[in-house]
Amino acid sequence: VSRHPLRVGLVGVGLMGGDHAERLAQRTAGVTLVAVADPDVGRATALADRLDAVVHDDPLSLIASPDVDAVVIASPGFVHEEQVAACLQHRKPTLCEKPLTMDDDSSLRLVEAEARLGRRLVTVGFMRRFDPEYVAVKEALVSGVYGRLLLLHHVHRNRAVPNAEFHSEMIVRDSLVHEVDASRFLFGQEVVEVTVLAPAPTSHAGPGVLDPQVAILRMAGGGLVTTEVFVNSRVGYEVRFEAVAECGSLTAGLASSGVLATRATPEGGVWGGLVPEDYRSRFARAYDLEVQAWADAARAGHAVGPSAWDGYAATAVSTAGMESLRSGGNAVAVTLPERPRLYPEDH
Ligand code: ISE
Repeated sequence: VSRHPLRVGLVGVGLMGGDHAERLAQRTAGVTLVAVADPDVGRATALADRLDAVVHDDPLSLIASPDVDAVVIASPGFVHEEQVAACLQHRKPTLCEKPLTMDDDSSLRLVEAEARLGRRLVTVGFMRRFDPEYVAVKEALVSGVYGRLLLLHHVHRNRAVPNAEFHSEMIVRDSLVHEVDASRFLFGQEVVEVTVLAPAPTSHAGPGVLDPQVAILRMAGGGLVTTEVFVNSRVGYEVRFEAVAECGSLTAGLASSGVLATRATPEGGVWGGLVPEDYRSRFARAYDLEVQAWADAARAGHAVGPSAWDGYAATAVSTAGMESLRSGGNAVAVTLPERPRLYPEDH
């Protein structure tokens, strides 16, 4: 491990990038946040001044800078391909927020570029793989005590959507993609078929937006996954799942705030936990563990966590899922090319 702190540059200082900035500057050991870049230069400058970093107008100049050892990418998905490709070109370890890119062709180009280098540099920010409950379920399944995994049932709810431009396919590409990755992780298998169904939408969805949606994934070993994604639930951030195996089931994500509150209402006393506002609080610990593990690995010269292949496989399933949604609910097969040797089958 290098004796020097890892000098990290951050691309994108929106909601997620702003959260990562605090994490990198204050809660990650062995790291110095040295540079930020964002099209909103005012926002980037305010953050950089406060955290003692420099601002780059151009994300590619941040990535190329000799003062930056490693890069966190929290920009919108449509610029990821160019930015991750630049990180590969400059041989810089990268933690790229999900989705890896917007479609499977561009994700596969990144896989091929990294495979050509023969060295893993990219980690995709599927933070649930670092969430202690997801990890505990994975370990329990691997232990064999529960027998073979048969089914997963996921629930994924957001209180409301971020803006008026929100459209139905974003539910598949930006939200369901987490369950795609979590299912690949928990089963240790690829997804071979996806179906996305839309019931009559909630009146809280925008005009024409199909919300909620129900996705069915068929896994390579024959297992099935159901997922409800509902992004205008009006309640808060609810992410939970039940894994059903041959000799028992495991449930994660119940009352994840851990706080049990009682409250007086005109109808009488109510009790229960508090629902987290969004992913930043619900998965704060997972993000901390993810960024720390990524930084430790980068300093030691290797890579951990979801790989470019995992990012590609998830994007391929999302692309097929969007096709299924457009078709009105046809099952769409997912066929992946041969997995390069750089990515062993141990996810
Ligand atoms: C957002 O981009 C995320 O990654 C959140 O975890 C997810 O719940 C949300 O639906 C996405 O838009």
